[in-house]
Amino acid sequence: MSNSNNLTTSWGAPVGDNQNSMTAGHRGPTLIQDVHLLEKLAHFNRERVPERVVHAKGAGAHGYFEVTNDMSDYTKAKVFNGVGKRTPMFIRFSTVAGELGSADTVRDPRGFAVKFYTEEGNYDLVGNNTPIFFIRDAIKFPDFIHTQKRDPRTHLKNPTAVWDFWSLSPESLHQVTYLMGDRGIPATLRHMNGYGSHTFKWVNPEGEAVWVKYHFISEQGVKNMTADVADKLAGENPDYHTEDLFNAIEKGDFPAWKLFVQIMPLEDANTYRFDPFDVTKVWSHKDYPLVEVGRMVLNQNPENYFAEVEQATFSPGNFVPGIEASPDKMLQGRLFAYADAHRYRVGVNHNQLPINRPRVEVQNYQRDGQMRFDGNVGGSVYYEPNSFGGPKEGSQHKQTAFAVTGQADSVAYDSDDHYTQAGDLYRLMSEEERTRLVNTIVAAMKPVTINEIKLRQIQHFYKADPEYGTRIAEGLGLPVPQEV
Ligand code: HDE
Repeated sequence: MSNSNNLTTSWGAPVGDNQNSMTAGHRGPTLIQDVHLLEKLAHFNRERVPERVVHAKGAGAHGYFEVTNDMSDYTKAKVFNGVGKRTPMFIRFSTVAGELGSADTVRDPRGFAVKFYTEEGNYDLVGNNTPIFFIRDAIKFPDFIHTQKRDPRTHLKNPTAVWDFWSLSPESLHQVTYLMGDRGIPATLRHMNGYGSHTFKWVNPEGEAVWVKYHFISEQGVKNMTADVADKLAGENPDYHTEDLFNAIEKGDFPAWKLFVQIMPLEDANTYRFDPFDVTKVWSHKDYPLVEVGRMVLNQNPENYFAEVEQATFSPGNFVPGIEASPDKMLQGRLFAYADAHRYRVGVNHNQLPINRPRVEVQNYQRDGQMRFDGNVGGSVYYEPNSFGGPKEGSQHKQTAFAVTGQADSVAYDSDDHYTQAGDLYRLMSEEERTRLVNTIVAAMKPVTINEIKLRQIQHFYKADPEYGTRIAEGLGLPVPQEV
């Protein structure tokens, strides 16, 4: 830190006048040689990096994860080994569809993106506050998000597009029911659970693997916000969730979550009644109960929002030894998409930024690229293999081999049962919850301009549960489907 209090340019030269542009004579034209003015205006034009194409509005916090139940029988990942083991982490919560300046209290899933700065590199678990998702193949994601964003002609949200897509993609029914239910608007970011959503593979030191699903259970409990309060807050304080999280941590009311996993033996995937890699489905807790892993505590606010939250980059592909991908087609697509998004949005060297930089030595032969500000590994050997003792791979860190069968082809999942779990969710609800669900869906579908879309969607609700479909049809003043 300089000992003077001189205002300087970005090249460090002291600034003479920050109030008046330099002009030719008292009232003359401004001089191009006022380079301080030029730089100030030019930098200002470039202050924004592209917002995230989804999950643009978010809030972040630092904290730690502590193991409360050793998982080394199932995974060699050091972050989950040894009771008491603490790993620093950073989380970013977010909404999905809205732009950077949109309201926090919209009905929308919430991003729940966790970066563990482990001693084996960063492990990113980039989930949502819902255990499932609307679709189950990455190839449909851009289309789905187009319907969640603004109509290309009116630049307005378009309910007809939203329900047209959902009614033609019945795999969305389970998540639609979840979204339109009470958990669609969390009371705060502290009062919601988080999920990895996908199935992942854990591998122990002996190379034995299991499938897992992650559950972050809020110690604050789950509390939701009614639509009328949410609508009011969206106008009065669109940053309500952001403010609540910041203030809670600022005053030492540190939010915490217990992390659990469901564990499925590898071979069960061949026979389980639902495809365990279909992210529109859950695994019954009766079949695979929650096993406690540890506790995540958020205890420090970012010092600078842009540096730590806007520039944070998470990728489901940031695995560490002992944690690997499953064949879930949504997860597979994400393994490409996130790092690609970061290279575009933040830059090819985004992992060198303080918020993203691993807490371990990064040793590889990647060089150069824009904003390579870490010294570019000096004059060290810059290729591999080499005879100069450069870093080498270790076969013990290879991803575990696994058998594959069948032909290369574009194929759908085997099962089209999109109704059992959506119906189970409906039947789990109390009468009050069902009434709120029905009212929310009816209000959301009313503006749809094409009756055929509404009738098609009502068929799906009806197949999930005849009462569900009947109540929506009656709410919309449309005929109840005949027995389907
Ligand atoms: Fe994302 N998602 N996503 N997503 N997602 C992004 O990455 C994508 C999906 C999630 O706080 C993007 O940096 C594809 C499921 C979170 O920075 C992008 C598919 C789940 C965040 C992207 C999905 C998520 C993102 C946007 C279908 C829950 C915010 C900019 C295969 C399990 C992370 C960016 C943060 C962000 C792609 C579906 C959660 C475009 C292709 C399912 C929490 O890369």
